[in-house]
Amino acid sequence: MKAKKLKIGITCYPTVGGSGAIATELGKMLAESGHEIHFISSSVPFRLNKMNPNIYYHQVEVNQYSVFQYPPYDIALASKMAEVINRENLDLLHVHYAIPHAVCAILAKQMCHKDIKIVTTLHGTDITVLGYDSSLTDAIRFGIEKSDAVTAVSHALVAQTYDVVKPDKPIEVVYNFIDERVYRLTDSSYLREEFGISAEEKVVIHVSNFRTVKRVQDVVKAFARISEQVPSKLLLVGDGPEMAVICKLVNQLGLKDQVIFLGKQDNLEELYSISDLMLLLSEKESFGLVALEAMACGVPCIGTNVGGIPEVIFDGKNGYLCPLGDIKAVAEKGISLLSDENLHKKFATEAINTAYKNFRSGLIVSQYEDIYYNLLKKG
Ligand code: GMT
Repeated sequence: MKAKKLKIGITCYPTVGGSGAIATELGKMLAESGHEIHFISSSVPFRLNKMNPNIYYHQVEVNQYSVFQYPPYDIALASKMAEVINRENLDLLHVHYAIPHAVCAILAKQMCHKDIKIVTTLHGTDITVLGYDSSLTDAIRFGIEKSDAVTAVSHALVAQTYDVVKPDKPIEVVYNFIDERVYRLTDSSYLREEFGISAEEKVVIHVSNFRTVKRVQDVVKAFARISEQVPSKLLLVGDGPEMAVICKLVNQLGLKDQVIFLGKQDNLEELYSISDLMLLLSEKESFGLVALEAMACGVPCIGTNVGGIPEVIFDGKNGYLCPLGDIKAVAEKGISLLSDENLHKKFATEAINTAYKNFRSGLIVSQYEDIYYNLLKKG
């Protein structure tokens, strides 16, 4: 017998970021397989770029009143969730981030007096950054414990959650995934010429939100060493608080003509498809979705041996792992990979295989569906 299609509310941070990307891609995939998806968030999620008749969007309006020192986003979100649960008769809410989203979902469930199931996915920052803030730990633990099911995007994040927040709750690992129809080698070679990249030059890429945890300075310093040995260009994609420091560093190191600042970009598969190496040298990273997306397009990655990165990058197989801050090691590995065509080809093929074998959409989305159906079966 065919399983009943579900009505699922999804809440995430809709702006650029891995958690928003995964939440949106998951909603799109679930909608494609017939579920009815209701995004409940403050703006349209950034990857919700195609019309799908099974996808609805409910905007959370946060009004500013002079009596409030801060706009009451969390209360407005919980009210909107309760309204949508009742009106659309949702089966469950899948929220991304313990705070505020799981806590808002719990409040919404109480407001609407309906035994709706709450699935919470932890993405990292709510544990690795907020978990250490003692004013928030109890709320994070509450959000986790009162959810009906909790998932995390890596084993490393599960371990860290138990270590820091100590919830009394099982947490299941469901890895992030790629839409393999989008993240694949595409012919965007015309971009090389447009960016002024010559035929003999290699392309190194870094994609992030330029927060200090991403250690973009290490990326630039490692690239400086690589480019002394291998003619190359560095594509820096994204924007954030470190940008001014990075621009200064690029000038100081005399790399102005070799570093291309692209800012925030969509269609990253086109940029990955002209890249030879990705650097992800973060000090905190629960998964590293950008590494996976690059790998799916055949780009080997060098990452730090931190958090969930080793669950995506397999040292010496589809890329390399280096200790945090070891710029010399990153440069040496990068140079060896970029100077040996056979080795690079082997790693690139293995990167595509890993992305497909371990992180393809069908495999991961069905893990979420199993969680939903098991919860609803329990009643
Ligand atoms: O990395 C960020 O700063 C953004 C953050 C987010 O919430 O989008 O990313 C987190 O979730 C991603 C999707 O699960 C993971 O790939 C990132 O590793 C994780 N970031 C951190 O743990 C710092």
